[in-house]
Amino acid sequence: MRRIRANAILILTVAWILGTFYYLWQDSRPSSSSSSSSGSQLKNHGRLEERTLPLIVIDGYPVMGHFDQKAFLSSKQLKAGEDPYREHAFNLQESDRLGSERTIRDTRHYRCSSMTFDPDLPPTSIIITFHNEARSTLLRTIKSVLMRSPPHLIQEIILVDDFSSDPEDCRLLSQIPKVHCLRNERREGLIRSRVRGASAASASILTFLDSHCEVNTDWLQPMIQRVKEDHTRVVSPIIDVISLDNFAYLAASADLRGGFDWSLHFKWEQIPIEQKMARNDPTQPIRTPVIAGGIFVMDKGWFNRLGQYDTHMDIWGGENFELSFRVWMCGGSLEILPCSRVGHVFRKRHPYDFPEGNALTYIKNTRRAAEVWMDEYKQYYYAARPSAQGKAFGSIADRLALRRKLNCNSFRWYLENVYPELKIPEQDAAYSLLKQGGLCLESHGTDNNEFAFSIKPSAVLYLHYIHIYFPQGKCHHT
Ligand code: LR7
Ligand code: MN
Repeated sequence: MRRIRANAILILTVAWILGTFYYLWQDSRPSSSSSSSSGSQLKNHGRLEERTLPLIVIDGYPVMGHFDQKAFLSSKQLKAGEDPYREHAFNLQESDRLGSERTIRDTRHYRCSSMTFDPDLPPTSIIITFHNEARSTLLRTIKSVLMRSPPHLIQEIILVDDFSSDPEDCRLLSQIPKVHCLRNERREGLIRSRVRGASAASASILTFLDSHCEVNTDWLQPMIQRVKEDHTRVVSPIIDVISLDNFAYLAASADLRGGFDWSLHFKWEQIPIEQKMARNDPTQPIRTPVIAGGIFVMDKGWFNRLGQYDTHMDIWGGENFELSFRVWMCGGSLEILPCSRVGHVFRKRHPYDFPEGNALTYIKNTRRAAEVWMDEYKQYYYAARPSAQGKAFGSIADRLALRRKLNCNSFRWYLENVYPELKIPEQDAAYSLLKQGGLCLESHGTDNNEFAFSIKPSAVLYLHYIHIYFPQGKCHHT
């Protein structure tokens, strides 16, 4: 009797151990269940060995074609003793160590997985512009798109190489099926580069991505669905955080939207409490006054009709305000879709140079946005950023004509209907003192100083995650 009991316990223990192993093995398989992936056999503690491809087959489609990813990555590795942060402002060693793909956690709310989409969603052209991006982050961006999107929804991936030092980065990647490479003959900045990519796109829907992203499970369908239903919607995912130090993939809060202050400094902010209370379905879109700018889906016809981008903006910055004001004021809307998640490496500084200087470029771009779209409210922009006055910003005649042609609403309408939380500052000196005394990552009153710009707006979310807490409301001007 005792023997039988001992045997039963032994059998149960073995079964339990085997069950646990099976569960762990299942859990670490690539998340895309539709991929009959030969790559999944190569898994080793969350990493995939690099092999000469074809590595992955999705629905019979060889993702990598003749592209030799091992050679692509290994020919440009960090040299011994080199600072891994120097060239890209993130830890290149960690990124290279991850290789070309990895499994990431599905960070969506569990109710997202039961959402359904139209069977006839239209395909999209993905546009990725880059200037001297690291090979491993760029390749992971592309492969994550190919692995985690239904293949029929990806018409093509258009890389716009913004005059990077090594033209081979882009050229070699165009050996991957569906990937095309356009190279600028001189540095244009991300705004003109995106317009070039969008003009070359053959699909009716455009999807913009930064060059150091990893898209997550079923990221694309919710966005295409919303744009298909109403072509005037411009939609963004929740942007998860990829740590610039160890490349851990961290879920971002689902309660944030895009906001800004009068100096046209982007920030993530809590959804207003009334809206939060009214949300009983966590899969519902979140209306947002502005988008972060890098990751969004937009109908191509609508993008063109609304005037693409202001191509007199240079290098980086400000175009997200210009696009956001334009979309809202000229008959469209902006949303963040919580069931779409894309990871992005948030950095604390720009790893590349600005030919006209960082501060002057940001001022030129935001001044153009303020002058064209903010009407009499631009005075608050100048009050918050006094050094912008008198700085060159070129002619805005074309953009003013566009605004007239589109018969757009006023900035006052935008404030009343889209962003009532942005309070009008009181007209006294206390306003500027209050702001400068606040613990904000902003550059009020000091923006003629390059140093004030060395912390990028997008770093705020990153800092949020490393638990440096910026008290809510400190930067508000009520
Ligand atoms: O001269 C350049 N040419 C380029 O092609 C400079 C940059 N780029 C590329 C660059 O390689 C990258 O792919 O443009 C992209 C954005 O540049 P980043 O990644 O250095 O800057 P960022 O992450 O701070 O960019 C955010 O703000 C920008 C303002 O102009 C753009 O709107 C970016 O698209 C935007 N990124 C995101 O919204 C991702 C989420 C981060 C936040 C907030
Ligand atoms: Mn970026």
